[in-house]
Amino acid sequence: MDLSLIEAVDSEMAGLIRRESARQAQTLRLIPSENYASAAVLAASGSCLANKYSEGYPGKRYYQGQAHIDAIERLAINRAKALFGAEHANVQPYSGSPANLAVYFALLEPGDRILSMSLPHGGHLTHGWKVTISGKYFEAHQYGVRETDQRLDMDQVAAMARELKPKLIICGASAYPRVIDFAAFAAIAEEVGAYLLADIAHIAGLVAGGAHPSPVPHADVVTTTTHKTLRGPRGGLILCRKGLRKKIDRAVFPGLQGGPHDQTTGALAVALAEAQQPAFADYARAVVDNARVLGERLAGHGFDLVSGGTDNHLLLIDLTSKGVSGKVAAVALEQAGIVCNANSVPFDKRTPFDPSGIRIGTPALTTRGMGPGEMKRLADWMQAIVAAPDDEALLGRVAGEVAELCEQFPAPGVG
Ligand code: DSN
Repeated sequence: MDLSLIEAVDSEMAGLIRRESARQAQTLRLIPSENYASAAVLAASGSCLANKYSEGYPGKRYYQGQAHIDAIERLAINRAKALFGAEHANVQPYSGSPANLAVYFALLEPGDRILSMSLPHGGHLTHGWKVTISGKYFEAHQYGVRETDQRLDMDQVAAMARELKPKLIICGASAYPRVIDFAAFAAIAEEVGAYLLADIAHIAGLVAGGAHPSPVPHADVVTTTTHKTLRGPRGGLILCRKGLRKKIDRAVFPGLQGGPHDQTTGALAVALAEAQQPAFADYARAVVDNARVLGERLAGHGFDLVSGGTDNHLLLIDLTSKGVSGKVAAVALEQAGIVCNANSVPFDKRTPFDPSGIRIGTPALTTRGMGPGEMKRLADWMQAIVAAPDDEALLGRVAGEVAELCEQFPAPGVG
């Protein structure tokens, strides 16, 4: 990354970016919602497109000077529709949270009922959790996972839907390691006359690469962020049926947002072109394979995997049997160059600030080209660290080995 232009005007900021770039290059990124966008995506994100205002949609703008911006937004829309097989795409949401809010604004009235997955069971804040606008402005009811196998219980979803008659059912998660049965959700939504929203922020890249079934044929609306497994810029995307196009577009602009971030739209178009390449399907499959291998090795070390394993890019690990809290483990792992996040596990008895688990994922390591051999090494390091999180010598030794491994697998866009 060339920081000389920033260095010339703000050496303090250049130094901070340089250190963050080195941190991203020299550590193992296991946060499952993070990835490395390509240098091409980062270049478009930082381009002159950031200088333009373009409220409205292609062909219907409020300001002049849109010839190229219109072409850019149309390209992004058409690539998103083609990649996901969707009838309509809105590429303007600033990120996942505003994308979801736009869907609520399009389809609901204040006070309407939502049925969604509970946050402590793996759902997302913006799906009606009580501290968010989605929980305050709507009547949110939440389904969870079964205590016995920690998997979604579609009988519970159906029973709650029949009793509550929600206007909107949301499926999708941020800490659920199993395949989501979108067809089953759609059947329930149809039976009770609800809209179905599938939030695929975590798995969008897997869906695009064919490594997870697609919700597009089943859901009325699909939302996603664009920077997780999809490996694009920091942004949001809404896909919907043709019949909802006007409602969704009006909800995004002028309903919720001002001018779209054209630099993000441009970078998204680049990322979608990358995702259309056969190599991206290989990447999506490798993400899932790596997560499975990592999980199997961790299970061999006695780690308790929520739901017993994974079908996707992430693993949720309950550390209760290891006698270490999620926060203690996450801090020790970071000292050893392994960066993940502490996470609640279903039916957690600890607090969200210091929960019982950690959440790890393979999207970023797979982007670096790491494979099963590296996953096994990683599991072995994790085992040693969780067994002795206070052993400073061990943490230092592993940090050195991690740095050596990272050098062998350069990460795009950083270093
Ligand atoms: N913060 C994201 C995640 O880590 O899952 C979700 O918004």
